[in-house]
Amino acid sequence: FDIKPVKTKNYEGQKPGTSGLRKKVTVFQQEHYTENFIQATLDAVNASGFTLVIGGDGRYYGKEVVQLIAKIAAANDVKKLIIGQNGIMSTPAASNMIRKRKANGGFILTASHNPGGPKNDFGIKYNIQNGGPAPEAVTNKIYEITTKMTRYLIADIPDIDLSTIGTTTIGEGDETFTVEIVDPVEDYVILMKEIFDFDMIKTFFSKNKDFKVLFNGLNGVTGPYAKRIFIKELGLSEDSVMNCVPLPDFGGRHPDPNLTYAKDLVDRVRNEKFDFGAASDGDGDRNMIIAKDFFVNPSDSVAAIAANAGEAIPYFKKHGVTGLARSMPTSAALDRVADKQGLLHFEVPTGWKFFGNLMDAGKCNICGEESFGTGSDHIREKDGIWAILAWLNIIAFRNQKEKIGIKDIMLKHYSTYGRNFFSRYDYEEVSSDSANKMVDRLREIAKDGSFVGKTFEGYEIEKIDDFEYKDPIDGSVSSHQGIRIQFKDGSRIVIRLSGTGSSGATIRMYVEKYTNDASQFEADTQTTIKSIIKAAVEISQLKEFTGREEPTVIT
Ligand code: VG1
Ligand code: CO
Repeated sequence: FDIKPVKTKNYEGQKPGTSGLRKKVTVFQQEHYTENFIQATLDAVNASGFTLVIGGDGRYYGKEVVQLIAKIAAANDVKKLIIGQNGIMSTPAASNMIRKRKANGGFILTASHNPGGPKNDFGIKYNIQNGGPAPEAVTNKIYEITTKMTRYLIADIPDIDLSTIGTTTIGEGDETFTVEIVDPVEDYVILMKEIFDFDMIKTFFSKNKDFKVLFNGLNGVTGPYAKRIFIKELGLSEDSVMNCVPLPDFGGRHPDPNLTYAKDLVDRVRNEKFDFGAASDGDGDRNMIIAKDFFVNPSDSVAAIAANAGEAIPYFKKHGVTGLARSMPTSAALDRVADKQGLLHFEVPTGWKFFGNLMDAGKCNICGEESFGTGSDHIREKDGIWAILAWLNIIAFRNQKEKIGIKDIMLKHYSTYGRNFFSRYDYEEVSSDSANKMVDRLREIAKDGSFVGKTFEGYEIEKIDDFEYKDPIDGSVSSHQGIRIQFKDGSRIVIRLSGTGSSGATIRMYVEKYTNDASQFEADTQTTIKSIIKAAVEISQLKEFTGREEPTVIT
């Protein structure tokens, strides 16, 4: 086939953030913009001879970009693409596919939990051979190349039929290019069946018909996975799932599983008294777990899964658990489990890419982020359906001996480990300038130590720093990962700027307070942390810098 060089010009700002390049669809639609980024990525990883997986959450503009990747990949001597049917494959399923098929890497076309549609967001993320998001060394290289673009290569091949499963080879001799369209669900289901005790969960459901389950796909990519697993494999009724058809604009909603954006689930779970409610995000890597009488904070969720996994989940019974890891702003609930069980534990910067090396080195098996991300070393992405199945497996296991639900499991957990109250306040679409100024000032304070010993709302500051991470495996250093304000009593504030937004800045303020006083375990989180939030607003001078009185979202 013919390969044609196309002259192009540089675009500013093609710097992948916490999780890939995310911009408005209209930005990606600019002439050569998307082509540049694809070419830069292929150059950065030296993709000649590669087999690549293409996944995506089904959002608007995804199919067009699959066609562009195919043409540019063919022109750059990529040998094979493995593509989810109709361009759809969840982030965790794509991670699994890369590993299972021993591909060299893959593109995932998603902006995750950001809204979709012609006026909203699109995203491109590159994952490496271990199935995980490209580390900073790679994303920095991609960015550097985008600043020096002169041309990209494109092959003159027909559009790929994304709807039909099967393999097609184009070209002859040394110049062949093969495209395989695969069922995006099948291999993922096989993996889940290897990890969890499906028979035990199924038996639990059939013996406890009164145990009511509701899953909300938020019109994202997990719909087909959820229907197959919860209904077909585990025998739940059809009405146990809602919003399970992937839509290019997610039905106009924000596909983010939290108390704000999954309110329809939260209301139904509380009003109709579901024992188990769950949701996942646009690309299927996040999860929320909630019951009629209890909301499981994500920082607690990973801790509870870790505490129970070795006993209840076949995969961990077999492989054992060596270490746990969490992102820095995530509460220390997981550390307490590691301490008590004598496991390694790690604190990494925000973003799943930082867990990959630890998992590859066998140092971490279960990890999580406060942002509704939970996962394990079965793949190299966080995994929404996995987390939901982990909870169901633990519940089924515990119920062999006693009738026990989500709330009982969490209260038992607190009585063993104590409770880390945790909440995150997001201030979205703040002007970048004022957000940066606010953080710069905090960095100064962290450096000069002038706030140490000062008291705000009764909390005395013990330490302030700007988190820097040195990867224990490859020694790479990531600086400026967030301001940490540690108080004498163990409470903590973290302030950082989001790296996934597509316009303006989002300030994230995370607060945490620990108690081992059993009379407080069922206290309301917002009441418990109220004065620390006040202290955080005072210390950061958030109102003065941004003019904001209230956060946009509280999780
Ligand atoms: C956010 C979360 C982070 C998560 C990232 C990607 O990043 O805080 O924990 O890993 O989103 O999640 P930031 O930089 O905006 O805080 V996903 O499901 O959007 O790929
Ligand atoms: Co996501």
